[in-house]
Amino acid sequence: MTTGVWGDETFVENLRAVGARAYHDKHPFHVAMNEGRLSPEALRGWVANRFYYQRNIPIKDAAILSNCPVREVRRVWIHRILDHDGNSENEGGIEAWLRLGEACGLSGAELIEDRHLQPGVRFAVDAYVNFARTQPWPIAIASSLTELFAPDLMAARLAAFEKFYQWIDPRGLDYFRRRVTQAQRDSDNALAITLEYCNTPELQREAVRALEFKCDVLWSILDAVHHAYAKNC
Ligand code: AHQ
Repeated sequence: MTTGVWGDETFVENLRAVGARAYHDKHPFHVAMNEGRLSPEALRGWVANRFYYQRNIPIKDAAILSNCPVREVRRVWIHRILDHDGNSENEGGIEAWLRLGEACGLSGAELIEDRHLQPGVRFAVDAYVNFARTQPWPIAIASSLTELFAPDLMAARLAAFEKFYQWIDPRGLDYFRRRVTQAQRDSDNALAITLEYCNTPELQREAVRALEFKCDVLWSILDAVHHAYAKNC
């Protein structure tokens, strides 16, 4: 046992402490959303801007794959690209998000052409893709561990949409229904890889910093959306 390496339990505790402090479930925009206080304009603004995040997730994950020489890790990670881009059997998350847009009254063209994209959202998402391209692949994988905290948020969001936003066609909510289980599977996989490959004191501390960075990415996205569409919420 070399000095300074955290055991798995301590490592996971340190990762989870980041989410407890900084995950975007606590952002005022999400609090307003889950309390039913968002206007249709604010929800449409959020859906349109989050599309830019969703369409960049497979690009981010492909960047990680291109940096990763370990076949066993690539075999696990490649599913994330198909989850979003889809294939002949499965529409994928990007298609499902376009259906969410339609259900809110946004055309596919508005989302695909980034007509509502806020500068701060573009900046935060591009920073995340660049992080995945330039960081060591285990650190880029660790940054996805915000998904440790996503299943509870997805469930709360689904309940809020069904209760407060009935003007949205419920078929548009398929994306969130799928994410509850996909985020659980994703974070289980990402955590196992992080525990195995972030195996020095420096890599463990970089993994915690990567999660802090990713929490800032998600928080900044909501800051930009909040400022543009829901200043008084
Ligand atoms: O819909 C989300 C998604 O596909 C992903 C991929 C993952 C990653 O690789 O960083 N993170 C993520 C997240 C999604 N939804 C967010 C939300 O609040 O709807 C949460 C976000 C995450 O927790 O990282």
